[in-house]
Amino acid sequence: MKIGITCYPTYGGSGVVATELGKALAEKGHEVHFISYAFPHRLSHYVKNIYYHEVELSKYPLFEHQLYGLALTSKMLEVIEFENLDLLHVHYAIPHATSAYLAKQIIRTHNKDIKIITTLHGTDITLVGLEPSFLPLVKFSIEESDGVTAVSRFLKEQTLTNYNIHADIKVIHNFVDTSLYTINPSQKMRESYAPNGEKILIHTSNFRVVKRVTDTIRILDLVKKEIPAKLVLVGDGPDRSECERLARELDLSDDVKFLGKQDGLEEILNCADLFLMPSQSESFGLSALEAMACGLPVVSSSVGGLPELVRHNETGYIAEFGDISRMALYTIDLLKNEKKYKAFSRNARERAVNNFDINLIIPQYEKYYESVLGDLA
Ligand code: GMT
Repeated sequence: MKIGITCYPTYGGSGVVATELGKALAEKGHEVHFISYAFPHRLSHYVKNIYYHEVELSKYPLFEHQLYGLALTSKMLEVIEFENLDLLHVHYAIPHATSAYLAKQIIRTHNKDIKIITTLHGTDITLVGLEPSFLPLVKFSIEESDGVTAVSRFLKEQTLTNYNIHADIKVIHNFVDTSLYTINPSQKMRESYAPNGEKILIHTSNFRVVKRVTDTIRILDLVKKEIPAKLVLVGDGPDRSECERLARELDLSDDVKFLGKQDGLEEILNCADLFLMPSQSESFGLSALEAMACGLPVVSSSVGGLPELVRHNETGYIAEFGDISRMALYTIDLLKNEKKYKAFSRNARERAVNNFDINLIIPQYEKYYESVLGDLA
């Protein structure tokens, strides 16, 4: 199959899912063409069958605001036509699904057809897409897609309800390569963050306000009253300065390590004991899944698709978002009770392997592609 994939190429779960999907499809012999404004960061090395097409942005002085959606449509058109794509799979509805719709209409005038699949990831539906100026466009672009997938049952329900959409949405959960994200503790790295044997909490995200990263620092503050602990924060984004300020205010500067954006997450996760995800909005929680694959129990909020991933009292704990005291209590309970911790760690790994491994999820996408392409006849 010849598949075009459009995604946000930098840090963020939707780009990770799209890139790992493309890599896996290419390894299975499909020809994959990434179309985006930058090289997807998870495409770190050459992979056979993968091609990259960069969207060119015109610098014409009249265009005070860059016309990304239109430039993307033009590049999609070019790739569909000259690479003879069978389908275009766009990740994150805004503006990708709309650009794809437009490309499809134009290519029809060249007597060609292309199938469009849109994967909904999260805030394209729960936040940005709901803005009055975007809502009709998002609804239209979803309804006009030939296939629509959502990364959780929660997100599917939100889409159907909030947009009053009449579309068949297939749920395909996020996935992880559990042979790469595995249990492989690194004592040396661990000691660099926790030289006196402290427990290590970890959180990775793009530090947007919805992630409530400041809660992780407040949780550490409470946990430290009971057990020696450190917090490792990976990633960067709008809330990072506020987090650094809070760590100083709570006199935790020596206990919170801000690593910024990092590659090789599997190694960093392996130096920690427990993953925190206190989000206010989370359609699935890919970074929590990656942590679970490394055997880390997760203490999270109960929002969105998180209960589809985290099993309360089995692979971790869930609490109301904003309930920092309860999350701290759960964290202390797990870290103080070695037998329980080991069982939760094992359960977390098993849940990732048995339900969300890459080898289970990629065939679901392939099957879905075939069913959508079957409608061509
Ligand atoms: O919707 C977003 O906030 C962006 C997106 C991203 O690019 O990071 O994140 C979403 O997609 C991930 C991959 O499908 C999900 O695991 C995340 O839960 C989801 N984020 C939110 O819903 C906040």
